[in-house]
Amino acid sequence: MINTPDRDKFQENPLQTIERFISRLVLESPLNRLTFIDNRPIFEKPLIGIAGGYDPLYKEYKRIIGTFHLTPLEILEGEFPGFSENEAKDGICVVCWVLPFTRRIKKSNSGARHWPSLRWSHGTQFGEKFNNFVRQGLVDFFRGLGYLAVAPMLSKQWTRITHFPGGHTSNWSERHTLYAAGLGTFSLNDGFITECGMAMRCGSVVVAAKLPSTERKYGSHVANCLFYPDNKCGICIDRCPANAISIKGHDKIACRRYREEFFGNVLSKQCGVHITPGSCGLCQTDVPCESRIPKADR
Ligand code: B12
Ligand code: SF4
Ligand code: SF4
Repeated sequence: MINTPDRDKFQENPLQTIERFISRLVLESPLNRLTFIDNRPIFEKPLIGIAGGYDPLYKEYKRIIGTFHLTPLEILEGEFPGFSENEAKDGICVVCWVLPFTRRIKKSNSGARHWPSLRWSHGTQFGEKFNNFVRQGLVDFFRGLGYLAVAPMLSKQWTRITHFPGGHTSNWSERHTLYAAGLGTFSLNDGFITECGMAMRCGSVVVAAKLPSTERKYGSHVANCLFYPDNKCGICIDRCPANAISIKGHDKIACRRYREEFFGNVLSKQCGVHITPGSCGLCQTDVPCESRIPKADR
């Protein structure tokens, strides 16, 4: 059990306090363990960022993604009837985190060629359960401090839009809010490249509090990918067993179909416990952006 600090103490250094809170969950929670394999951890130390809730990017996302994509204010209004912009005059923000997979999990998937390794599949399935635990933990943490807070992915408001040109999308994209918080950028294969690479899972919580935003230091939404601007790399194209990546980008429909029609059922049985494997994630491992920003090498 992690105690909530008092509000003044929290305000002295919010970023560090949140970082410590999530790091402790990573270290201590039995949910961050591959229980059905060997009880080793799933995720390592997190990265944390904070986006301003009124960042103009969120309005841009209605154009880039679709009008259905919610802004942080709309999330709060939908969750707390009666919540108005006036009540949010003190500010709103979005606290975001990145949970990098352990080296062992990444290594196991690096050796895979046709479908994900068992360790990666367990890591994805049970890792998302842990990620939900972090989401709920942070919501409770902020509510304990007296702030309204909601994790969009745990809210009834969240929906996956399955019939959308170009493939699945949703009304709250975790990675777009991570981008707003300066935690990284997108890439040729659609994956999000952070300082600890692309092989990760991530999350966010919208909070009715004014907290200092973290810097967005990237020049474009694909700045961390070696493919831009001069077509260097493209290693993920060859890693993809579904031919879902090309110099034109990521074909989400082919990516998903490959899992559904080719390996989903087989792997589900091999896993030994009930698992619905996600897309293979081979493009996230054994690539230069797996565990870092490859451009830092240049
Ligand atoms: C639906 C979904 C899928 C779909 C579609 C993915 C997609 N690209 O949207 C499918 C089934 C294909 C999929 C596959 C995978 N997924 Co998935 N998925 C989701 C889910 C539930 C919603 C995604 C969403 O809303 N997308 C919104 C659309 C608009 O995003 P997009 O099309 O990629 O956005 C592009 C444009 O917006 C464009 N863009 C154009 N102009 C501009 C301008 C600006 C300023 C910006 C910022 C962007 C931008 O940039 C983007 C990239 O090209 C999220 C969870 C969540 N709520 O976020 C997880 C999530 C994206 N998935 C994740 C993972 C790990 C995977 C897999 C590796 C499978 C796995 N379980 O291991 C594969 C990876 C496939 C790949 N190459 O990306 C992680 C992301 C990890 C990462 N490093 O990026 C997420 C965030 C889950 C999590 N909580 O961690 N997934
Ligand atoms: S493997 Fe290369 S081209 Fe593909 S996303 Fe990573 S850096 Fe970009
Ligand atoms: S998740 Fe697998 S199928 Fe989808 S783009 Fe990446 S490598 Fe290809």
